[in-house]
Amino acid sequence: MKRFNPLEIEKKWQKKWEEEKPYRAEVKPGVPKMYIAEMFPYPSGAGLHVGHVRNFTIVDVLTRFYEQQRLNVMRPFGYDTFGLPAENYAIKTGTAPQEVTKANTDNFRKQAKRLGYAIDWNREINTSDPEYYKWTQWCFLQLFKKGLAYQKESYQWWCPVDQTVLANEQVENGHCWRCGHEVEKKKMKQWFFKITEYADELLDEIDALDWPEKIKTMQKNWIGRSVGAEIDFKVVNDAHSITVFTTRPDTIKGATFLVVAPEYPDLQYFVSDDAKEAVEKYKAEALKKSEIERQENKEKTGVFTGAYAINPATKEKIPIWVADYVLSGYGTGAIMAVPYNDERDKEFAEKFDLPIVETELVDFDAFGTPKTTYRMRDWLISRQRYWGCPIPIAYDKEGNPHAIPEDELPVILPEIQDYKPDESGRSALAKAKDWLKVKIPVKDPKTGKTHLEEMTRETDTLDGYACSSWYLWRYVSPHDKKQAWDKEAIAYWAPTDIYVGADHAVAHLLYVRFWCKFFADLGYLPFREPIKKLIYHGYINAPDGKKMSKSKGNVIDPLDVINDGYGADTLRVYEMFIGPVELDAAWDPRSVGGVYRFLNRCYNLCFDNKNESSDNKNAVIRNKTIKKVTEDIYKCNFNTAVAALMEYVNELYKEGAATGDLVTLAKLLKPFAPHLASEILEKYGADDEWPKWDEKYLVTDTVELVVQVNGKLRAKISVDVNDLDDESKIIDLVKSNEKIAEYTKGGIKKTIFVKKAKLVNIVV
Ligand code: ANZ
Repeated sequence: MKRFNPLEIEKKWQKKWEEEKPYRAEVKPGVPKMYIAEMFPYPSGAGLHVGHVRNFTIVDVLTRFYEQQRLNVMRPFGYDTFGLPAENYAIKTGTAPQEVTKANTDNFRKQAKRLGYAIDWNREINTSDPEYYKWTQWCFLQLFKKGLAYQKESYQWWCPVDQTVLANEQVENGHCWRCGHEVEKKKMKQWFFKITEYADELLDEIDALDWPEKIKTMQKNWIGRSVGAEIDFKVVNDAHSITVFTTRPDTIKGATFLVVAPEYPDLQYFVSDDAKEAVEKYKAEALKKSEIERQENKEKTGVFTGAYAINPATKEKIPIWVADYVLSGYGTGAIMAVPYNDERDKEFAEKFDLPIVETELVDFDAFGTPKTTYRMRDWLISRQRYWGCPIPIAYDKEGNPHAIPEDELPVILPEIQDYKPDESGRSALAKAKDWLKVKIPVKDPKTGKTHLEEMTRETDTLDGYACSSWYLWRYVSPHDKKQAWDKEAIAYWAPTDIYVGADHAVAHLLYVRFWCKFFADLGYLPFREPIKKLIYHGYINAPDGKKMSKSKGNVIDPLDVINDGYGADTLRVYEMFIGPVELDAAWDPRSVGGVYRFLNRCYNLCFDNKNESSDNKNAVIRNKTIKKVTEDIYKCNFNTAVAALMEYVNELYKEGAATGDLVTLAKLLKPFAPHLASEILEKYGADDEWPKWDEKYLVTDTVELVVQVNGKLRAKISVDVNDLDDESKIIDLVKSNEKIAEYTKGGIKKTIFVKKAKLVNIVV
């Protein structure tokens, strides 16, 4: 008898798939499509880890499942290759990031192929490939032309180790998301995308999405819409007014002082001379704290500015304070403090002995102008890095930004030797002197004539999130030289039907939605939401439940599992069996062995079927299994689908299997273990079309029968609904029940069957 040899089987099928390319996807007008993708990976030098395998295998199970149902499925693949690790490595070793990236993507591709994924390899994209980033630059220019990409001087998070600006989303508890170092605030001119322009739509359309509730809530909180009013308070003996944002304009009579953020821009104009020093000192301290720290419920701090304002409702003179619990980026960066109604203001007033008066509520509309604010900020997109998509902008002598003409894209990253940022914190691009100079056509507004003007290129690059904000549309026509995406292909394939990931709940998933709405407004996309269904899966941890990490030495290398002889099918099935998809799970080597034995049993059953059964003997379990596996995959209950297959195989060992039973097994197994399943289907000369179940085998409607002995509940027995009509059969069933037999040993006087109540009473 032949023995199960997964490595041999897998090699055979992978070679066949490589040659025959069965997973090529093409537009087929009229044929229902299914577009499935994972959040593409950053290909690190360490190669695939078990987390990638969980991610990609979920996508693969769904891809094959729909493919077997004969939908026209597209499952592309790509790499998010710009970013800090390759650049830091270049700074350290002088190796070009282009080179490192090529080696890493080559490795990733090889590993993904070793896992037998049903990928259309013709749709491979790489964000650091000029063929790709040409169009990232094009996207930027569309935003620039519409005023949605703009520059602004502001305080930014700065990581002193990575020497880069970070977006809010990249600061975790005051620390850099990449290197973990504490971040600082630095005032710099930066590029922003005006995502706030779409805040309402981004918020209002969340509810309709087929996304996990958890993610939807996180996005809602992130956008944080707040409806209130802005009210002006005139500063005493000064030309300035302070505009506050409040959600409770009706409490204005209780506003006994004002508080502005330490960064409040007009602060310097109204601070009294006596207070200047203290205010400056306080400001310097506050800038060191993160917003999260400032919002924590610690002891309140603050200083008096020496200035006063007039409360427009009471006409009273109230003091103006500076305190860091007021954030500069929210509302107007100034508040009216109503200690009677607001807890934080109350604490502050108590600490600094400020008046607290009972608030007499006033008409909501009497003061100020209605205003809606959002917690979400505009999206900071520039980075002082070399290894990113160059921003297609150049500056004239006055420092005004000009778009690089679209027909001159891509602005290619020059090859350089020294990747260190320059002393001023600009990227290494600032040192590429030849590259920096560029001639841009400029139209003279008076004469209407165009002349070429020498300008200096932007040395900032785009944060990687820009590259990943549109890749789902590039996949539909990945090698299009004329446009970012093909209109016909986008109309057919997009939006993405199923998107699978484990991270980026807010940032990436909000940015793609924003770009989708923007490009829909420009007429480039015929839909306003890019992702129909989102599957968010848990992480895989080390056997002890701890996060896998190189430093702890507890990383499981998926390739080791495969090469140990288990093969890719075992790894794939194991990772689907590991637990409910949305939960984190701990790696369990014993369970890997168990999955291997299951596949081995499948193999032996199919290739050495000693116990052949008649065709329809297993109809009930077979149809039940088809139904269960099908419904489970729709619900992403992959673990219970695998469990059902295991149960089915056990049953077939017990009862014997007919060819039809085995072909069904192979078909149901294929999304999970495509190599073994293909081998079985080949043996039986069967295709892989997804099987349908026949309801007639599933009418096992049972009801629960309550059995009493002398009026006391003694057992609950489940019986076939149809048997309720047959009293003698019911009584026989009840009597043969072990428990009841025990209670009725002494003999039965009488049995009463109440069909309506599904009750049997036995008198002994
Ligand atoms: C007076 C008042 C009375 C307020 C009251 C609240 C309750 P949300 O819902 O989070 O938007 N606020 C405004 N700008 C702020 C800033 N930059 N930093 C810190 N706090 C700020 O909360 C809006 C409320 O938070 C505003 O309404 C303001 O306090 C405060 F009984 O004004 B309120």
